[in-house]
Amino acid sequence: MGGQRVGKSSALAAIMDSFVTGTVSCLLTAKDTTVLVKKEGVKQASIDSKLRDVKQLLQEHVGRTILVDSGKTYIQWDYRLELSIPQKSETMTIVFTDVNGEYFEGGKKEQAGIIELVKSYDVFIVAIDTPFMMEARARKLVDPVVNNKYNCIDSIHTFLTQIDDNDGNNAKLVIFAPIKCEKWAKENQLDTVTQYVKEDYKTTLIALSKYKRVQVEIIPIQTIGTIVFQEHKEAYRFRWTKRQWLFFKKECQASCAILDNGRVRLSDGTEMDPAIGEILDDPSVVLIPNTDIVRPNSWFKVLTKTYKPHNCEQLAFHILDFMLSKLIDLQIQQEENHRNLNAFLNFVTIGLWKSLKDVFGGISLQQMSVIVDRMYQLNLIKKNGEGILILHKCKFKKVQV
Ligand SMILES: Nc1nc2c(ncn2[C@@H]2O[C@H](COP(=O)(O)OP(=O)(O)OP(=O)(O)O)[C@@H](O)[C@H]2O)c(=O)[nH]1
Ligand SMILES: [Mg+2]
Repeated sequence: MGGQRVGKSSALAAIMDSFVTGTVSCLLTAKDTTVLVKKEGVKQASIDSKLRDVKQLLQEHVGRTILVDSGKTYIQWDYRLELSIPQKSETMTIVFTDVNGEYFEGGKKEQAGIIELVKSYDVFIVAIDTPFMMEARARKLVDPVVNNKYNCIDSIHTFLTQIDDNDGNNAKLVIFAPIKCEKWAKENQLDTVTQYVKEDYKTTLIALSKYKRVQVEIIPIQTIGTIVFQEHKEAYRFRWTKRQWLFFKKECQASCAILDNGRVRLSDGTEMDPAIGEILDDPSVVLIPNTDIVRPNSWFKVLTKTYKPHNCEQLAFHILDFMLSKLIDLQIQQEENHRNLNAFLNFVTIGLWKSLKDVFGGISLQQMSVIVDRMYQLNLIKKNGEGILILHKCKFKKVQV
């Protein structure tokens, strides 16, 4: 979940990539098995191509201050990641659904559909745009109203309070993931980021704490690692009016910012004299129609050419760990159901067990337990530090399966 442009697709690409190439590849082999499709005339972009775009962006803009605004999602896409244990044939598939931010803005026809999905899902990741959240405190170009709207805080509340944990029988996991955290990671400020998440989502966190079994975590992540937030600037468009090149396009425009020295900075980081064109308002930044509430643009400095995501894999590890505990707990309850055939049967957990027991595909609970234990032994699963906080932990029955 998350507003437009906060970084959902990039986080998904980084999570999938961390499985394919990252530290866990010695325990679980991963393969992107997405079958790319075409919908409404649009071709689905592969995760590989998304990563290539980010890497190219780094190569071409190192040292510059730019607008990172590529790869918008317009249509809902599914991505498939197949996991297997090295030298074993059993596999499991995780299906990730990537949606566009407009989906979560509320008041739309999709609302009923999302609520339906929320009731059926086990795990929720709320992607938070950290620059907007942090800058809302300074109340210059971003204030709490802008941040609330940009990060869809109210609609996320509406959706998350529809979670159904079936009176504690059906445990759920909610992870708040502040994204674009490079600046605050470098300044050792990730605990402040986490603190602000607690403040901004206070009402939602209180509502979630009332559930019997909803686990709540905060995990700040960096999906690129080497692009650091620099500043917010009012959003404008620059239109060339003087002929610059031999092949001059009729409508030649770019997003831009007006700098303190009067020059204009274009989205790719080049600076120029505004006299060669005109500066126009950017209508796409109106946050609330028919008001003057607009969002500024976030400008980022590209530090180096290296793509260095950080802690993205933690989202996947925490989900795996949670789902394993949930399943073992359910399995224990099934065994209890079988042992006490004449006693009270918990039909909710019987149904859940039936629907979830194959969540790990061909990989057995025992095999998955061995893998997760090994992850703990190798200190791959981080439970604190770097702003990571487990706010509310579900208690599960845990046995050696
Ligand atoms: N610096 C920095 N930039 C990021 C990070 N994650 C994403 N971005 C950039 O932010 C922009 C938006 O990211 P997306 O992943 O496309 O955002 P989205 O939430 O999928 O947006 P919609 O598809 O419009 O809903 C892209 O240009 C990314 O390169 C991050 O962790 N750090
Ligand atoms: Mg997207």
